[in-house]
Amino acid sequence: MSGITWRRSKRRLLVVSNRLPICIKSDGGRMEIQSGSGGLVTALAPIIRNTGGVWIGWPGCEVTSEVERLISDYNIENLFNLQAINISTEEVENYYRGFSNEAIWPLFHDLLGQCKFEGEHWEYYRNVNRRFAEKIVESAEPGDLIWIHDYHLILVAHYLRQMNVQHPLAFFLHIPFPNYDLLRRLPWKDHIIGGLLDYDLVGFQTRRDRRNFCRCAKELMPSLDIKAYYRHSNVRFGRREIKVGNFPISIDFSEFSDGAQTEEVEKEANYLKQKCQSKSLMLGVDRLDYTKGIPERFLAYERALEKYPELRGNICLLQLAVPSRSHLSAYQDIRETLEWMVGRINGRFSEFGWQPIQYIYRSVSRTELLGFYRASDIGLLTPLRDGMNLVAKEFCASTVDNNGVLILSEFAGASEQLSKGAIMVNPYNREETADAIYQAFHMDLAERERRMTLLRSEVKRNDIFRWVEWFLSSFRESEREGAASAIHPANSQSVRSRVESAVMESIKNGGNSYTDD
Ligand code: GDG
Repeated sequence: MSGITWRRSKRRLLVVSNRLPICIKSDGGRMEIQSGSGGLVTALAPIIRNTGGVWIGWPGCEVTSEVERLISDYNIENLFNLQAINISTEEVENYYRGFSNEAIWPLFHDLLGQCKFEGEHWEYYRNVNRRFAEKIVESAEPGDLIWIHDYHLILVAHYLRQMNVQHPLAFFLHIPFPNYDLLRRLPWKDHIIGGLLDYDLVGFQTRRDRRNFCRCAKELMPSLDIKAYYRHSNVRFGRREIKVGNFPISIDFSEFSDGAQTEEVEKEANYLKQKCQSKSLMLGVDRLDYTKGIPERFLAYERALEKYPELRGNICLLQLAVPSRSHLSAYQDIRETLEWMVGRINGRFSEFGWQPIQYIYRSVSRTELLGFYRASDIGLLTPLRDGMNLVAKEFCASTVDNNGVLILSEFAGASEQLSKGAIMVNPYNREETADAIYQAFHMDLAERERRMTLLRSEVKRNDIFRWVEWFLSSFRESEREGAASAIHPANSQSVRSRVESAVMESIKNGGNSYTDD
């Protein structure tokens, strides 16, 4: 198994994310903890363990004394140090569901029509970010590297600097970053940009996201000095230097590749193939989210069935939609739309013994998921916008016989790395996606193998362990460079107020232009 050795530094790593990498379940009144299973956890856990580090986050439920005891037992058993922060029901409603998921999430995915900008949500967002900062101050020790994750916690560095925290601070955004024309609609855009400039290292998924951020920052603060290099940009801000990079996140390749070859998974895959009763199985796996382009995918598939009658009876789309954010009305609406569409398309094309779409609305076990990947001939992943889309990488890693085709949206972050082996589509282009389905269905074995070999070697080379190592070495580099030049903003005028004065100046001067890369 691959893994990271933390040879170059024994400094503690303090990771902060909205959710802790655990799930607390209540089974008949008895509570139990399950470990999170993503690649990020697999890669970070050994570093946190080996350096005596900490992971701070919300456990997904109220932090009662029972929950605290459970987490403490879990830490002892797993030689881990998870620290829970409590988020009240009101805060969940306003900071998490409200600002994070009804303002930032849609805006950063270019879906302005879904955005709700509410002053009250914003106030809760600020407050919860400040509370995370306070919790970090309680836990941090001198010399810790502090790494904050994702869009829920953009302002944490701002509050840490206000509290005079001098630690090196890094941030990684898992979702896309929008261009300025979109960001400027957000009433609190200068806080968001100023908040990000309070970190020493800011990481994005793609070059495009990095460029969007740099352009937004320059629009708001024309006096910023930004130098763009192939791998990163340096933003000089007064006497500080902020490193901005693109770090496409990945998966534990071996876990999927090895897992897909176990007897259990092969059995599962064979069972599925038998049940599916068509020549070709096409797979979509997504959280049920309007950014994932599932309705557009269904319409493109319908068009393919209409345009290419030979597909009927010979292809089946297996769509796994994992329940997500079901408290929000936009998510309830999309669920209804999908159920209605499945009924309509199946009603229109089904024949005795064959139905075009198998729709599953629930989460599945890792073994089942691997079975889905292994049994599928085509992966159809067509988000309207996606930070990365790990499912695309997992599908490739699990296609161990190289006999599979990936159809991928050009708006998934993964497209920067996978475009050479995948059939690329614009998910808004129904005709093009329908043709891609037809092309994938007819692709000969040699071409499938050629493409899948390329894809698998890309995912294998750039796995999650390499990603973490790369991010952390950039972090240490940014710290060295920063130390050579910086006084922290905590000691000078705060970044936020400097952003505000720069914005005023920019408005007076009628804006500016900037080219990066
Ligand atoms: C965000 C960004 C970015 C899904 N269903 C089941 C299941 N999954 C696992 C998949 C995959 C993960 O969930 C989904 O990851 P994605 O990357 O596709 O999407 P988001 O959840 O939107 O993640 C995204 C990511 O953060 C990382 O930075 O790539 O762009 O939006 O790992 O395997 N796992 C199991 N059962 C399921 O039913 N076991």
